[in-house]
Amino acid sequence: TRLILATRNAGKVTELRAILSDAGLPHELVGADAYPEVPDVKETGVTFAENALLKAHALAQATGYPAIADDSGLCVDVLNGAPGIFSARWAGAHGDDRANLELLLSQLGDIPDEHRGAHFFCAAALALPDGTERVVEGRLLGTLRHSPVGGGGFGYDPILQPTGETRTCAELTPAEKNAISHRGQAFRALIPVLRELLA
Ligand code: ITT
Ligand code: NA
Repeated sequence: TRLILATRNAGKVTELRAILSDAGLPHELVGADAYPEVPDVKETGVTFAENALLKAHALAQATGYPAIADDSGLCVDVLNGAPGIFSARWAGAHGDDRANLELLLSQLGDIPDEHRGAHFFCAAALALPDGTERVVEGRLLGTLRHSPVGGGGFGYDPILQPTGETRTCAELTPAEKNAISHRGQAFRALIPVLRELLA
């Protein structure tokens, strides 16, 4: 049977397939792009968890299969948690990773390193067609570089240096990022829930 990955973000799909492959689930993982007729849900929630649940329920209802969703973003201490749930459209157009990153860097200016604390946050939601829902969360603490470094990952990865690392997330291998990331933590926490509820 199918398990729907309720996201159209290619970077997330790649990471989720890697994180979930270790779970040994018998399900076929199918991205939301397999259902182009299902409209994108309006992310009207005020928290990551609310938005993740909205996305998961929309795909579970539309497809009749269990669906998991990710809502995630970068929360900057000196910006009181912004861009937060607005991370994907910080510069205006949804999903313009380069513009979002450049705008954020310009907003931080030359604020010194000790005031450049930030974290990635991820809410991972499961929804079943019968309305059952679960949500779990993960975060990755770090500091923001003054300019982007590295070609891996997606989004704000080239500017987030995890605490205890000398490299940015975009310089980590995919396995290294997944081992410590907000998304890795959240979806690994969801695996026992999937085992229980999809049985
Ligand atoms: P879906 O809603 O279809 O899943 P989306 O890209 O719109 O895709 P979000 O609303 O959750 O997803 O926004 C996530 C944004 O947060 C994403 O565009 C990145 O800018 C940022 N982000 C999330 N996880 C990240 C990560 O691991 N590394 C870098 N940036 C990340
Ligand atoms: Na969002």
